[in-house]
Amino acid sequence: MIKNLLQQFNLTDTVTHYTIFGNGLINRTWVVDTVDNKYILQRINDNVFTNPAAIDENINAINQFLKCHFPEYIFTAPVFTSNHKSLIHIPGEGYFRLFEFIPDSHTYTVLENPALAFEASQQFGKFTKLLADFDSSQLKITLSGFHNLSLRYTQYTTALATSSAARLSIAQEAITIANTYVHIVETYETILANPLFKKRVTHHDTKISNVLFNSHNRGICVIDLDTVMPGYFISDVGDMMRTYLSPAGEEETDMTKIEVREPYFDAIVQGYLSQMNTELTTEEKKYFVYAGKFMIYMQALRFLTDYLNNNIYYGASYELHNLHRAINQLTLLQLLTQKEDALNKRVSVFAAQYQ
Ligand code: GN1
Ligand code: MG
Repeated sequence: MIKNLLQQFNLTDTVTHYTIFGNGLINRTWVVDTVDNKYILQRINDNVFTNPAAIDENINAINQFLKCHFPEYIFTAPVFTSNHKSLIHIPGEGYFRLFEFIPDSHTYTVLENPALAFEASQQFGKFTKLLADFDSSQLKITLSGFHNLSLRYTQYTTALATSSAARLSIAQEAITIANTYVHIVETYETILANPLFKKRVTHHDTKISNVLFNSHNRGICVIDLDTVMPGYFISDVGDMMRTYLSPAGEEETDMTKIEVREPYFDAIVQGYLSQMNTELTTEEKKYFVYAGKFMIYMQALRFLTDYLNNNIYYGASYELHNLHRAINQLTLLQLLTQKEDALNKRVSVFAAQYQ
């Protein structure tokens, strides 16, 4: 099947090797070696992304804008087939696209030091900043309600009302804790009504493996644009906090290993402000720590909801997997909340430095 697919890019004769690549929960990715080049092949999960054409249109629209206004920016645009298509549908197999592998680039699945966090945050800030004059309302919505915390909360309360007694009982403690953070949803609703919060081109999946680094560990660009949509900066900064602050990630089941590391917090804020300081409003800059709480709470609710709904969305390698992931995120949320005042003070100092 892969060979048949690559034929459409006139690559079959020269493919030497291909292998599964990366560790995303949603799409499936392969790295393909040919005699003279290297590619990334990806199948879009169309149970999740029900309109793959929307992803394809977004990435091509952004590519055109960047090529025209910032030609020196390295951007991973999809390769076109001999029929001028960048998205291929194979009935029964799914939707596929191919990217050129950027030479001498590498990614991290584990964040090794704050300097990498700074580089990553700078790249996500740069991406939004370069696209400041691109009309974000032009982008197609690839996942409706993706970072809508009110919707995620409603999905959670629906799951509470429909889940089995057995699951509700097993998850009781996590549910009790999750319910104490509902104020994070209320704050989100004030943001929606606040004209000082701007909608910009937002990546919505800022984990470290979505940044390419060069051999000197400087950031090159961001990748995985499937969830690029109009959004608020709290999505991108918040998901960096969710995934960079703790040395133990969302899969960790020993909750004592979860921590909020201040040097990583500083790196995220400084990296982002190095690009976005003049774009963000003074009001928005008050919400850096909130951004972390917003994304961590949303992910906790999504994992907990999935556990209550019999693990229908995220994969689960054992029955309690999504419950453990939810408890992990609630633990991180508690630790971040404890440091909130101290961290907010650091943001004000950094914002003043970048004036
Ligand atoms: C999913 O597939 P992956 O790992 O890039 C999810 C994110 C979650 C993440 C949690 C489309 O991302 O929102 O934060 O899992 N993406 C989608 O690991 O639901
Ligand atoms: Mg992703």
